[in-house]
Amino acid sequence: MKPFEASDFYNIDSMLSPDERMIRDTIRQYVSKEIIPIIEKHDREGTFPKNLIPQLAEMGTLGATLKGYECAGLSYTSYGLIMQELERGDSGVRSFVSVQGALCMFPIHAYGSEEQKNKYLPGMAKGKIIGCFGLTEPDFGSNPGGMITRARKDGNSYILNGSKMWITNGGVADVAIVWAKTEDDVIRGFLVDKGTQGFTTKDVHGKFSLRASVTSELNFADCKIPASQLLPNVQGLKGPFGCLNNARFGIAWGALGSAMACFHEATEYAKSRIQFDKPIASYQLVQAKLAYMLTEITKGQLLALQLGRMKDSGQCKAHHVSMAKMNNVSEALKITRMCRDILGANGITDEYQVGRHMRNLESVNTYEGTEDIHRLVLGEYVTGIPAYRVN
Ligand code: TGC
Ligand code: FAD
Repeated sequence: MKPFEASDFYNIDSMLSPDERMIRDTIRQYVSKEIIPIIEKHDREGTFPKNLIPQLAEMGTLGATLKGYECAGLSYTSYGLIMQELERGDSGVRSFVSVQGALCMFPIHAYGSEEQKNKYLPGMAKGKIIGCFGLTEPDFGSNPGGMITRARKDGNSYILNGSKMWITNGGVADVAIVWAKTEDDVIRGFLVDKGTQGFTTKDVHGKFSLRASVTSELNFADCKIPASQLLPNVQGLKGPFGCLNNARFGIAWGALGSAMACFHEATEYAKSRIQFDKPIASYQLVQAKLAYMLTEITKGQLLALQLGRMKDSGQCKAHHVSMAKMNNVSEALKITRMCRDILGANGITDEYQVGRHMRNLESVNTYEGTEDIHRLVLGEYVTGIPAYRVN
C-alpha cells in the first residue's frame, strides 16, 4: 500500500499558517511512525497503548490550547489539526487526548481554584496525571440534567453517592472530574482522586468499538472528599457543557482523520483490485463512491477550518460546534462504511484499517451528543423550540 496521502482537493494547506502546517506534519509523521504500526494489535487485544502518553505529552498535545501551567497555548485551529491527525491513527488515541485536555484540564483551568490548577495541570500536561470525565449515568445519557449522583455537604467534606457509565480513561485515571447534584439540586463539579475511599471503577469489556481505549463505570459509595476538591467557579449544566463544546470541536476535526485514512486505503485498493479483467476503480459505481467521499471530506475540511477560525476569533457558539460534530462524524461514518464495501471481504479483516475506523466511528457518532441530539440543537436554533422533551 502506498504511504498515506491526505486528500486536499481545495488546497486547504494554502489557508493554514506555516506554524499550523508544521504542527500538523509533525503529528502526521508521528502517527505513521508510532501509532499505525501498533494499533491493530491493541485493537485486537482491547488495550490502550499507554506507552504513547509520554510522547503525546512531549509534543504538547495534552491541554494544547490552555495557557500557562506548562501547557502549549496553541490556537484552536492547531488543536483541531492535531486531533485530525491523531484520529487518522485511531479514534481511541484521539479520545484519550480529547478527554485529558478538553474534558479534564479545561474545567480545572476554567472553573478551578489556583490551588487546584497548580496541583493538577502541570502533571496533566506532562501525562503524569491522567484524568477522566464523569457526566453520563446508566439511565441518563442524552439527558444528563436528570443525573442522580449526589454530593451531600458534611462539615468540610462532601459525601458522593451514585455511579457514572461509559467513562473514557475511567480505569486508568488518577483523577475523575465528577458532576453531581448537591442538596439544593444544583450540578457541581468535583475532583475525585484515585484511591479515595468509596470510589471504585470497573472496565467495560466486549466492546466492538474503541477497543484501543479504556471505557469504565465509576462508582461512588459514601465517597468522602474534601470540600477543597469542589470546582468553585461554575454551577449548573453549563459547567460540563462548556467542556463538551471543546471536546466536540476536536471530534469534528478528528472524524476527518478517520475518513481520510479510509479514503486513501479504499482508493489504492480500488486501483489495484481486478474484477471482470479490470481494476474495480474503472467501474462507474465505484467511482461514484470515491467522488462522494472526496466531496464530503472536502466539505468537512472547510467546515472544520472555518469553525477553527471562528473559535480562535471568539465567534464560535455551541450551535456552530453541533453542526460540525454532527456532519463530520456522520459523513465520516458513511465514508468508512463505503470504504469497507469497496474492500469487499478484505474489508472485514484487520489487515486493513477500514473496519476498525468504521467500528470506532459508531461510538464517536454516539458520544459527546448523539447525531440526533445535535440535529435537535440546530432545530432549536432555527425554530426557537427545544424539541428534546415532549411537553
Ligand atoms: P438546557 O436547559 O438547554 O441548558 C442548561 C444550561 O446549560 C447551558 N448550555 C450550554 N452551555 C455551554 N455550552 C453548551 N453547549 C450548552 N448547552 C446548554 C444553558 O444555557 C443552560 O444554562 P443556564 O445558565 O440557563 O442554566 O439543558 P438541557 O438538559 O435541556 O440540554 C439539552 C441537550 C440535549 C442539548 C443537552 O442535554 C445535551 O447536549 N445532551 C447530550 C449529552 C452529552 O453530550 N453528553 C456527553 C457526555 S461526555 C462524553 O461523551 C465524552 S466522550 C469522550 C471521548 O472523546 O472519548
Ligand atoms: P441515549 O441517550 O439513551 O440515546 C439512545 C438513542 O435515543 C439515540 O439514538 C439518541 O439520539 C436517541 N434520543 C435520546 N433522546 C432523544 C430525544 N430527546 N429526541 C430524539 N432522540 C433521542 N460519557 C461521559 O460522561 N464521559 C465519557 O468519557 C464518555 N465516554 C464514552 C465512551 C464511549 C466509547 C461511549 C460509547 C460513550 C461514552 N460516554 C461518555 C457516554 C456518551 O456520552 C453517551 O453514550 C451519549 O451521550 C448517549 O447517551 P446514551 O448512550 O445513554 O444514549
